[in-house]
Amino acid sequence: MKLIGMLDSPYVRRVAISAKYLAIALEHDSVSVFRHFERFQQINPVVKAPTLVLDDGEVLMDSTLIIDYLETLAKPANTLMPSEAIPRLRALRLIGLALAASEKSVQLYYERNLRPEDIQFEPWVQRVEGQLAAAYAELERELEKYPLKTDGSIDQDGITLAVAWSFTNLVVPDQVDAAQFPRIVAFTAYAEGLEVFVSTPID
Ligand SMILES: N[C@@H](CCC(=O)N[C@@H](CS)C(=O)NCC(=O)O)C(=O)O
Repeated sequence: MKLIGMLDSPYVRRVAISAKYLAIALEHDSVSVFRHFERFQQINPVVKAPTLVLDDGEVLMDSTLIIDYLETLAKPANTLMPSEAIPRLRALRLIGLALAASEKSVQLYYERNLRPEDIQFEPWVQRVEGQLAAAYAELERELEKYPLKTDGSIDQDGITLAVAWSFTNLVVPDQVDAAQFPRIVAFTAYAEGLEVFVSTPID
């Protein structure tokens, strides 16, 4: 199977990292949704990263749905999600917040880099900035209540959180003050030090 998309996308990176933990081999093709739009279009006419091309040519998109499929292939030997209701709920809540943080970072990045400055819409920017700050504030509170394990292992909630924080710091670093999020900073430093993260760097 082939994973299409750049690792500077938090969505592509969470799929690439998850696949490694799930022991599913993916060929990776770093196609950009912007710089290689036409090439991407030939693979997936909707041009969404990540795209997964299956061996029979079937095309899947959306990181969560791709990971769902990879989980299905990997079970029962491997999984990154707890199966019991309460820990699963905790994981789903963290993943939802981290995906929202990624999405809001992407929106701010697109607003700043794709939309001409004279037609940028300040009320929209402020709304998105507030949503991004709220997502990280909620995540910090969650980590205070329920610390993630740092014993050398990691699950989907930790992967998605660390990838989101690294991405936000890459594309809109002015939006996050590390001092306000000590638990997220410490957890991301732990995750980014894991071999699978190191071998799946932002490109
Ligand atoms: N919910 C999607 C979001 C994917 C997404 O928005 N990817 C961006 C790259 S970071 C993209 O495809 N941008 C091109 C576009 O939306 O036109 C997921 O989890 O995969």
